[in-house]
Amino acid sequence: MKIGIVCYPTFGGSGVVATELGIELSNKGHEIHFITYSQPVRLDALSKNLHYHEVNVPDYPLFKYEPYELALSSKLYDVISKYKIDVLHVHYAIPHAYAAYMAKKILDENGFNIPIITTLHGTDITLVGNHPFYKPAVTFSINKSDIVTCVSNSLRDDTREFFGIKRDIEVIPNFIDIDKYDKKHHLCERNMIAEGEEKIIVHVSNFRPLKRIIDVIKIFDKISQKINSKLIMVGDGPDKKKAKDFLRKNDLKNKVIFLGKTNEVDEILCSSDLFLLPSEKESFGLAALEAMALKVPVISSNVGGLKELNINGNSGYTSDVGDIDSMSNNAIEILSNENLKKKFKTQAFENAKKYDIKKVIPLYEDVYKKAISKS
Ligand code: GMT
Repeated sequence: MKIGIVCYPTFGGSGVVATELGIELSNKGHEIHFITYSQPVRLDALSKNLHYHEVNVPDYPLFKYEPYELALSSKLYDVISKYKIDVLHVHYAIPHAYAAYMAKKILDENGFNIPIITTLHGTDITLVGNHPFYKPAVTFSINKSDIVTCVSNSLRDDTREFFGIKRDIEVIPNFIDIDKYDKKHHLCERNMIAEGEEKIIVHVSNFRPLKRIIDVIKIFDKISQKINSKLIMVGDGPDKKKAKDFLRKNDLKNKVIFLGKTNEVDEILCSSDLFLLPSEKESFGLAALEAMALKVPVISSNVGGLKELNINGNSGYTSDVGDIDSMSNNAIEILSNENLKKKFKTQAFENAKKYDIKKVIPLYEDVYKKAISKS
C-alpha cells in the first residue's frame, strides 16, 4: 500500500509511534510518505520505500499566526495526488485530522478519493482538544475521519465522554520492537552510571506540568533517605527550572542528574533499577513501556492508560496521583529486596512483550485495508 503519515516530528510519544510505525511498514514493503514540518527525529535514513515531504509555512507580515493547517492541507493535496497515495494516517487530532479532512474535500473536488485514519494519542483529547476554543473543530474532524483509532481503552472512553462521540473507535496500543530491546539487555554497562551498589532511578518526559516532575523528586527524596540511589532526569521542558530550584532549596542537587534530550535513552534505561512516572494524565505511557522492555519495573500513577500498561503488583506498582508516600514505599519495597527486584524486572519484560511491534503492525495494516475497501 502507499500510505501517507502526518505527525509531530518531535521526541513526543505520538511522533515517535508514528515514525516507528512508518519505518516498520516500509520494511514490510509498503511505500511510506511522511508529511511534516521537519524530518521526524527518529527517522534517520530515507530509502526507496520511505519518503519525507516538508510542509513549508512562509512568513508574511500580515499574519499574526502562520496558517499551518492551510499549508498542510495544500501539501497533502500535492503529495496524495502526485504519488497516488492509497490511505492517509494522521497522528494527533489537532490540527492534523482537521487539515486532512480539508485535503480530502479538495481531492474529492478533483475526482480523487482518499480515506483518512485518525489516531488519537492523549492530550489532543484530554487536555488541548477538550478546550472550548478547539472542541467543535476537533469533534467535527473525529466524526469525519473514515476510521478512528486510539492508544488505550481509557482514551477511547474519554473521547466518547468528553466529545459525546458515538462512532466506533478502535483501540490499537502503542508498541515496541521487543527483539531490538532483547538484544540490548546484554550491552548494559551499569558501572558507567552507578557507583558500586548505588541504585539508579530514572524519569523520562517532556517536563510539562502534567508529568508532575516535582512529585518525581519528592518520591526520589524519600527513597534516597533509605536507599543509596541517584535520580536521572531525561528530557527537557517548561518545569525544568522549577525542578532545579526545588532541588537547590532541598539540598538534593548532588543526587540528581539532568541529561536533557538524548537519543541514548535505552542505554540509560537498561542500567536502571526503577522508572518513575507519576503523571496527572497519561493516555498510554510509551516511556514506561520502553522502560519495561528494558526490564525496568515502573512506579506510576494509576491514571488513564497507565493502569492498563503498568500492572499493579506485577510490572511495578500504581498509586493515586500525588500519593508520594505510596509511590516511595512501593519503590523502596522493590529496591530493598534483590530477589523481588529480579521478579519485577522479569515481569515487566513479560508484560512489555504483549506490545511487540510484530503483533501491533498487522492491526494497523488491517485498518488501512478496511478504510480502503470502505471508500
Ligand atoms: O505527553 C507526552 O509526553 C507527549 C504526548 C504526545 O502527543 O506525543 O504523548 C501522548 O501520546 C503518547 C503516544 O501515544 C502516549 O504514550 C502518552 O501517554 C500521551 N500523553 C498523555 O496522554 C499525557
